[in-house]
Amino acid sequence: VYFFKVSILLSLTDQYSQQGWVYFKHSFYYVSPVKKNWRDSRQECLQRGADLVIINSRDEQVSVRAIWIGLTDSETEDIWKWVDGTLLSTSYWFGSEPNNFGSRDEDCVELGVYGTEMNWNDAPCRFKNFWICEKMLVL
Ligand code: MMA
Ligand code: CA
Repeated sequence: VYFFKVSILLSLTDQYSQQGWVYFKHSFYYVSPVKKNWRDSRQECLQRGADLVIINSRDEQVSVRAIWIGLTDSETEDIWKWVDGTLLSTSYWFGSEPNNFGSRDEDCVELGVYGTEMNWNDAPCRFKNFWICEKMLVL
Protein backbone atom coordinates (compact mmCIF):
# COMPACT_ATOMS: atom_id res chain seq x y z
CA VAL A 1 0.00 0.00 0.00
CA TYR A 2 2.87 2.34 0.88
CA PHE A 3 4.64 1.85 -2.47
CA PHE A 4 1.38 2.36 -4.23
CA LYS A 5 0.83 5.69 -2.45
CA VAL A 6 4.36 6.83 -3.16
CA SER A 7 4.09 6.04 -6.85
CA ILE A 8 0.74 7.82 -7.12
CA LEU A 9 2.26 10.85 -5.40
CA LEU A 10 5.31 10.75 -7.67
CA SER A 11 3.32 10.56 -10.88
CA LEU A 12 0.96 13.28 -9.64
CA THR A 13 3.86 15.56 -8.75
CA ASP A 14 5.44 14.80 -12.10
CA GLN A 15 2.28 15.57 -13.99
CA TYR A 16 1.70 18.82 -12.09
CA SER A 17 5.27 20.02 -12.35
CA GLN A 18 5.24 19.54 -16.11
CA GLN A 19 2.35 21.97 -16.17
CA GLY A 20 4.26 24.55 -14.13
CA TRP A 21 3.05 23.71 -10.64
CA VAL A 22 5.42 23.80 -7.68
CA TYR A 23 4.95 21.44 -4.75
CA PHE A 24 5.55 22.95 -1.30
CA LYS A 25 4.31 21.64 2.05
CA HIS A 26 1.29 19.63 0.96
CA SER A 27 0.08 22.04 -1.69
CA PHE A 28 0.70 22.71 -5.33
CA TYR A 29 1.32 26.30 -6.38
CA TYR A 30 1.17 27.76 -9.83
CA VAL A 31 2.77 31.12 -10.51
CA SER A 32 1.12 32.74 -13.46
CA PRO A 33 3.31 33.94 -16.32
CA VAL A 34 0.82 36.65 -17.25
CA LYS A 35 -0.84 39.53 -15.45
CA LYS A 36 -4.57 39.50 -14.96
CA ASN A 37 -7.02 41.34 -12.77
CA TRP A 38 -8.20 39.62 -9.59
CA ARG A 39 -11.44 38.28 -11.02
CA ASP A 40 -9.83 36.82 -14.15
CA SER A 41 -6.94 35.44 -12.09
CA ARG A 42 -9.42 33.63 -9.87
CA GLN A 43 -11.19 32.33 -12.95
CA GLU A 44 -7.91 30.90 -14.28
CA CYS A 45 -7.27 29.17 -10.99
CA LEU A 46 -10.75 27.70 -10.89
CA GLN A 47 -10.34 26.42 -14.45
CA ARG A 48 -7.21 24.63 -13.24
CA GLY A 49 -9.09 23.00 -10.41
CA ALA A 50 -7.51 25.31 -7.84
CA ASP A 51 -8.25 28.73 -6.39
CA LEU A 52 -6.28 31.87 -5.53
CA VAL A 53 -3.84 31.11 -2.71
CA ILE A 54 -5.15 31.35 0.84
CA ILE A 55 -2.43 32.46 3.22
CA ASN A 56 -2.95 30.42 6.36
CA SER A 57 0.53 30.06 7.76
CA ARG A 58 3.48 32.34 8.23
CA ASP A 59 5.51 29.96 6.11
CA GLU A 60 3.14 30.46 3.25
CA GLN A 61 3.11 34.23 3.67
CA VAL A 62 6.90 34.44 3.57
CA SER A 63 7.26 32.01 0.65
CA VAL A 64 4.55 33.40 -1.50
CA ARG A 65 5.83 36.94 -1.39
CA ALA A 66 9.52 36.07 -1.61
CA ILE A 67 11.05 34.96 -4.89
CA TRP A 68 14.67 34.07 -5.59
CA ILE A 69 16.50 36.01 -8.27
CA GLY A 70 19.85 35.16 -9.86
CA LEU A 71 22.03 37.29 -7.62
CA THR A 72 24.44 36.03 -4.97
CA ASP A 73 27.60 36.90 -3.05
CA SER A 74 28.38 33.29 -2.18
CA GLU A 75 31.71 33.39 -4.03
CA THR A 76 33.10 36.45 -2.25
CA GLU A 77 31.28 38.11 0.65
CA ASP A 78 29.87 41.53 -0.32
CA ILE A 79 30.69 41.11 -4.02
CA TRP A 80 27.25 40.68 -5.54
CA LYS A 81 27.25 38.91 -8.89
CA TRP A 82 24.51 37.84 -11.25
CA VAL A 83 24.45 34.17 -12.20
CA ASP A 84 25.91 35.03 -15.63
CA GLY A 85 28.96 36.40 -13.85
CA THR A 86 28.28 40.12 -14.29
CA LEU A 87 28.81 42.41 -11.34
CA LEU A 88 25.81 44.12 -9.83
CA SER A 89 25.44 47.70 -11.02
CA THR A 90 21.83 48.82 -10.66
CA SER A 91 20.32 47.49 -7.44
CA TYR A 92 16.99 47.63 -5.67
CA TRP A 93 17.91 46.84 -2.07
CA PHE A 94 15.34 47.73 0.54
CA GLY A 95 16.39 50.13 3.30
CA SER A 96 19.52 48.80 5.00
CA GLU A 97 19.70 45.57 2.99
CA PRO A 98 21.89 43.70 2.30
CA ASN A 99 22.56 43.24 6.00
CA ASN A 100 23.65 39.60 6.36
CA PHE A 101 21.16 39.59 9.23
CA GLY A 102 22.48 38.09 12.45
CA SER A 103 25.59 36.93 10.57
CA ARG A 104 23.49 34.01 9.35
CA ASP A 105 25.12 33.86 5.94
CA GLU A 106 22.59 35.69 3.83
CA ASP A 107 24.23 35.16 0.44
CA CYS A 108 21.24 34.95 -1.88
CA VAL A 109 18.72 37.54 -2.95
CA GLU A 110 14.97 37.41 -2.76
CA LEU A 111 12.55 40.07 -3.90
CA GLY A 112 9.02 40.86 -2.95
CA VAL A 113 9.36 40.68 0.84
CA TYR A 114 8.98 44.42 1.06
CA GLY A 115 6.06 46.05 -0.69
CA THR A 116 8.07 48.80 -2.31
CA GLU A 117 9.93 49.17 -5.59
CA MET A 118 13.18 48.91 -3.65
CA ASN A 119 12.45 45.42 -2.40
CA TRP A 120 15.54 43.24 -2.48
CA ASN A 121 16.64 41.37 0.61
CA ASP A 122 19.63 39.13 1.16
CA ALA A 123 18.54 35.85 2.74
CA PRO A 124 20.13 32.48 3.56
CA CYS A 125 20.47 30.48 0.32
CA ARG A 126 19.16 27.34 2.05
CA PHE A 127 15.76 28.92 2.71
CA LYS A 128 12.95 27.82 0.42
CA ASN A 129 11.26 30.32 -1.86
CA PHE A 130 9.55 30.32 -5.17
CA TRP A 131 11.77 31.51 -7.99
CA ILE A 132 11.71 33.01 -11.45
CA CYS A 133 13.72 31.59 -14.35
CA GLU A 134 14.68 33.62 -17.37
CA LYS A 135 15.67 32.27 -20.74
CA MET A 136 16.96 34.73 -23.25
CA LEU A 137 15.64 34.40 -26.75
CA VAL A 138 18.51 33.69 -29.11
CA LEU A 139 17.73 34.49 -32.72
C1 MMA B 1 14.55 39.06 8.53
C2 MMA B 1 15.24 38.53 7.29
C3 MMA B 1 16.50 39.31 7.01
C4 MMA B 1 16.16 40.77 6.90
C5 MMA B 1 15.51 41.22 8.22
C6 MMA B 1 15.13 42.67 8.18
C7 MMA B 1 14.71 38.91 10.86
O1 MMA B 1 15.32 38.71 9.63
O2 MMA B 1 14.37 38.60 6.20
O3 MMA B 1 17.10 38.91 5.80
O4 MMA B 1 17.32 41.52 6.64
O5 MMA B 1 14.34 40.45 8.44
O6 MMA B 1 14.64 43.08 9.42
CA1 CA C 1 18.77 40.53 4.87
